[in-house]
Amino acid sequence: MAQPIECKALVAFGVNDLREVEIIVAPPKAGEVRVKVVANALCHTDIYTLSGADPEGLFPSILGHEAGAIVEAIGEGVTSVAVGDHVVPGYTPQCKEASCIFCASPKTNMCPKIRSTQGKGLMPDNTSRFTLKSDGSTIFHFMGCSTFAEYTVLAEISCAKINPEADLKKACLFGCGVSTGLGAVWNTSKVEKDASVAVFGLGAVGLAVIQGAKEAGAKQIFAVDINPKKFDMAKQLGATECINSAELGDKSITSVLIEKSQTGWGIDNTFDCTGITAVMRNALECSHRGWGKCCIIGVAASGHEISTRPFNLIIGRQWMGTAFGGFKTRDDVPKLVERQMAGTLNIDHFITHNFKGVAGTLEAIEALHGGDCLRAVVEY
Ligand code: NAD
Ligand code: AHE
Ligand code: ZN
Repeated sequence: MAQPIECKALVAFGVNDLREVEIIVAPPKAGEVRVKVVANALCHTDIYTLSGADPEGLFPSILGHEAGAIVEAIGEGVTSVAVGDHVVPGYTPQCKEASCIFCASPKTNMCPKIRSTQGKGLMPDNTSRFTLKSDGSTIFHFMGCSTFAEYTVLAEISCAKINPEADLKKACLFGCGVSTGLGAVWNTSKVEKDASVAVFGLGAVGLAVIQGAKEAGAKQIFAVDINPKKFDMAKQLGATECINSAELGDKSITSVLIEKSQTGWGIDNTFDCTGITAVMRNALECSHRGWGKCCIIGVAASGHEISTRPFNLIIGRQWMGTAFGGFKTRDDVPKLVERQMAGTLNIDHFITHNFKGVAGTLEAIEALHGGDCLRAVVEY
């Protein structure tokens, strides 16, 4: 019978108030798994929630959702993973129940099985597994993952079991940003050979879009950012042209992209990877007349809404969005890891910084704010 574990965690006590403290992690209940977190990468969404901009953000909580971990204990009824298995936690679960129309459909990964409790920062039975060692008070979970802790508890249906030979310091990247960018291209937008593509925002997500678009055979790939430090990597991954949208003078980014497009009528597939609603509008409005698809990946702050003239949709453009690139966590993450191991999907270039220990995540945050960090991987 598993016992409570005392360990270190980085707790978000309030807006931008992140501190390393001792916590107690309760044993997993039925249908749950307790894991030892081995490697953690920092995603922009963790910073977004820490900043107070997330309408679902709760404090105190343990953030983090891009990790590689090893199963330490399993709760009653857990059959798909065993102690010692290597897993990537997923914020989009996959219950695989016969009655789940979402899991049964190849069209989506949006399994809703535990979404309501996940959004309340709780495990599926409406309680938390985390308490603060100093006073026994409750700490909330985050995105069903909470990986900024040496140990965390996950729902079994959120665990992607991966090849135990995989390097968890790399596999963690498949927990969010890299998978999301690739999947947005391959699953959500289904970019075709010879297509034109425009990517707004060249963090790890946008660069993964470029990598995915190159693999899909896109002919024109425009990489747009306001930080020119991102352009070298964008070119290495397949961008055919980089544009600094802050330096266009009187011209708008939409008119520039439409002019440069191979048909003169816009870009076949556009992607917002910034979370800025004005950029999302631009991404839609430069997409191709008749068939352009604009995929929203970026997460916008509470209260921010998108708008455009309906005419911009009437003329055949589609506005769409993706969560985790449409990948089904338990089926697809292990396959991405296999591709990485086989050398057909290189992700090494995303790891720009490495840190150690739970407090290393504080250094990772500083690095992300520095503007030249894609993913900082912290080893626990
Ligand atoms: P990041 O902060 O590393 O990258 C964002 C990039 O956007 C930066 O390079 C920045 O310079 C650039 N940018 C800022 N303002 C811009 C502008 N006006 N025009 C063009 N570029 C601009 O973030 P990331 O980790 O790559 O994540 C990108 C977004 O995707 C975030 O909003 C994140 O929350 C979201 N996200 C969504 C999903 C999903 O499933 N939908 C998954 C992962 C991340
Ligand atoms: N709580 C936020 C939701 C933010 C959001 O859309 N999250 C993305 C993942 S970002 C990963 O870095 C997502 O997949 N959403 C689907 C879901 O079920 O949460 C808000 O704005 O309310
Ligand atoms: Zn993320």
